[in-house]
Amino acid sequence: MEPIFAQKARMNPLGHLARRIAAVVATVSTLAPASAIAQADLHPDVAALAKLPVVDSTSLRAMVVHLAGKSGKLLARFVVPPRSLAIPILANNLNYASKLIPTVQEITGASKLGRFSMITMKSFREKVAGSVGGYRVGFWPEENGRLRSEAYENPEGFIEVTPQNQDIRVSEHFQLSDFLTHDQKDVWPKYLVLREPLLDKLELVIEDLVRHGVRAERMRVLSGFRTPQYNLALGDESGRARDSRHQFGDAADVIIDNDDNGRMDDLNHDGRVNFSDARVILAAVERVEREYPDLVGGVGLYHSGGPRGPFAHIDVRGIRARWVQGGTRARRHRARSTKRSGSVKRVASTASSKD
Ligand SMILES: [Ca+2]
Ligand SMILES: [Ca+2]
Repeated sequence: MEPIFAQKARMNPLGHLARRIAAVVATVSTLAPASAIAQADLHPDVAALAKLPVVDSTSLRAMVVHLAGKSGKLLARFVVPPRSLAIPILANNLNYASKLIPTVQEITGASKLGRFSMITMKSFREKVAGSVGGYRVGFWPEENGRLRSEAYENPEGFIEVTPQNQDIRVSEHFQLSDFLTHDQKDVWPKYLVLREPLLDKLELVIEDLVRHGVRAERMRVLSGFRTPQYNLALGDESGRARDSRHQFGDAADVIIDNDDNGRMDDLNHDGRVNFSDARVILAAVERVEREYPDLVGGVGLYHSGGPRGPFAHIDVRGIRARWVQGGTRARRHRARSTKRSGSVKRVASTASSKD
């Protein structure tokens, strides 16, 4: 009667969540008639379970709330197809077509902010050579025999993004298309690696900025996921490290752009858009990481004289990293701030630590 989960131990916390939900459901299911008992391969596990009538159970409701993350603002969860998942008794209650992978399934009642989607990914193992379907992605560091730590293992799967589903909201302020690699414009479907902790962190940063009196209705993602192929093409000299977190779906280069002109806003109201405005974002990340240590990661501040202006890289690599890049002005600023406030405590000295 026990559900059998044979997924990688490193799988996102949904593995545990699903197990807990299944335990709740299993408890309820002991009351059902024996004739209803059936074996079935089901996925996505949580999506199916959350749609069951037992959603009224207090425990299960708490689980569904948990889906919204620490920020409470997630509107999607990404799961890999389980290799083997057998849940007794539930088969008759499901209308989910288990062969349909990848897929997007709504979980009713999981969020007050809008439609909540459970997105089943295409497994990483479906990548053939350097492509998923007709979309070229290249090779991850682990595939090239370079594995720095567990955080740099190959992703577990890809979100299939189509012209029809690209607008699906994945959290209050973001949608799938915000994180797509900026290449192969005419190739569909595209494939995306995106991790929920990044969305959670970005939402918490927005919330923190607002709490501290900074207008932050719109955070624009300049660059989210970057396929290894795209990342490689950009080259190290442009600041893109070969082990860039952008390849793992938990990094984003962002600006606050309330006026929607594609350029960082004057966040500190000094009449200029410059590096100091990027530092406003850094301050918010510092506060968020103090409150949520498991969302710790990298922050890079980029001084850019280009059309975008300055921007901030934010990631959830699991260890603290800080760096500053771009322009002598930025470097002078870094030196000053390190000496004075110590707020930029560690500046990466090698390209591999950045991004
Ligand atoms: Ca702007
Ligand atoms: Ca300013």
